[in-house]
Amino acid sequence: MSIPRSEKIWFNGEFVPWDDAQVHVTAHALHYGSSAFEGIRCYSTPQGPAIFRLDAHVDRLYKSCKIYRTEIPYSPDELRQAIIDTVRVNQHQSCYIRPLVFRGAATLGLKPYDCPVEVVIITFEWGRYLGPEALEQGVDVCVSSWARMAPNTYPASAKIGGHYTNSQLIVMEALANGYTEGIALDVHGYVSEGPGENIFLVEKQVVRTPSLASSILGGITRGCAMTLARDLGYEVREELIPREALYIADEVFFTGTAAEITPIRSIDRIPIGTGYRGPVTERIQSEFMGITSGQVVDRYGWLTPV
Ligand code: PPE
Repeated sequence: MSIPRSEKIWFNGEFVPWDDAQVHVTAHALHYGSSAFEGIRCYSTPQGPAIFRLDAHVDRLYKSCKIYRTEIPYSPDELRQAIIDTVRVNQHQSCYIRPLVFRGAATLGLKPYDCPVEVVIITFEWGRYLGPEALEQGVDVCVSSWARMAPNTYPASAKIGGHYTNSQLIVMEALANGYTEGIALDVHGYVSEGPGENIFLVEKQVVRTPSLASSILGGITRGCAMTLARDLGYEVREELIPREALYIADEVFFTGTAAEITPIRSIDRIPIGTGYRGPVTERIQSEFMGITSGQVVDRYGWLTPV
C-alpha cells in the first residue's frame, strides 16, 4: 500500500509540497544508511488532535544523533514546534509523524562530515500496523533465524536508518513463512524484540520484558506499558528472557508506536495462553487506548495538543 500523501512536508525549515521533497541520488544516507528517525503518533481526541509523547520522541532523536556524532541544526524546541506545525498545516485529526535526520549529498565515502545534516518531517495517515483485527485477535508470529545486532556492533538504542536492514530481514523471513511478524533473539539467544516492536510476556501476575542489555530499542510505548502495568498493580520486571519462556507464557504482546499494544496469539504455531488476547494485555491496552483517545484523563501528561 502506498503512503497516503499529505499536502506538505517540512524540509529543512520550510514547508514544501509533497512531490517537491526530493534528494539527490548521491545523498550519503541512501548509500550508507546514515539517518536517524522517529515514529510518533498523533491521536484524535474530543479536544482536538494530540501528539503522543512528543518530548520523549524528540529527546530520543537527539540521542540517536549524538551517538552517531551528528549535530541537528535545530534546537529541540524548534523541532517540537516544527512537528506540531506540520500536523497543523496538513490539517490531520490523527496521523503518523516521521521526523528524519539524514546526511545529504556532497561527498561519497564513509566519512560523513562534509555531507549536510538535513531534516524532514513527514506526516501521513497510518492505520493498524499489523492488520485491522490484530489489536483484538492477536497476531501469529515466529522466532526469527536472524538475531539482533551484537552489542558492540550497532548501538541498538539508537534509531538509525541503517539498523533497519536487520529488521527487514526479520520481516521478510516471517512473511515468506506465512507469519505476520518475527521475534528476534539477541546474540546470546535471549529474547530481544520484534523488528519494529518491543515485546512483553505475562506469567501469573508478573509482566516481563527484556532489558536494554538485550539489544533492544528503548521503546517509548514500552515505557508507557511498564508504567500502566505497575499502576494496575502488576509486578514489572526487566530481565533476561530465554526463548522457551515465550511458548509457556500466559500472554505475550508487542508494543510500539506503529503497533501500539498488539497481542500475540501464537509463536512458531504454538498457541499462547488461550490463543486470544489475554486479560492483562487487555487491561493495559484499554488504559493505553483510553489515554490516547482522550477518553481517560491524561494523568501522566503524555499528550501535546496540536
Ligand atoms: N523496537 C524497534 C526496533 C522499533 O523500530 C520500534 C519502533 C520499537 C521497538 C518501539 O519503539 P516505540 O515506538 O518508541 O515504542 N518502530 C517504529 C517504526 C516502525 C516502522 O515500521 O517503521 C514505530 O513503531 O514507529
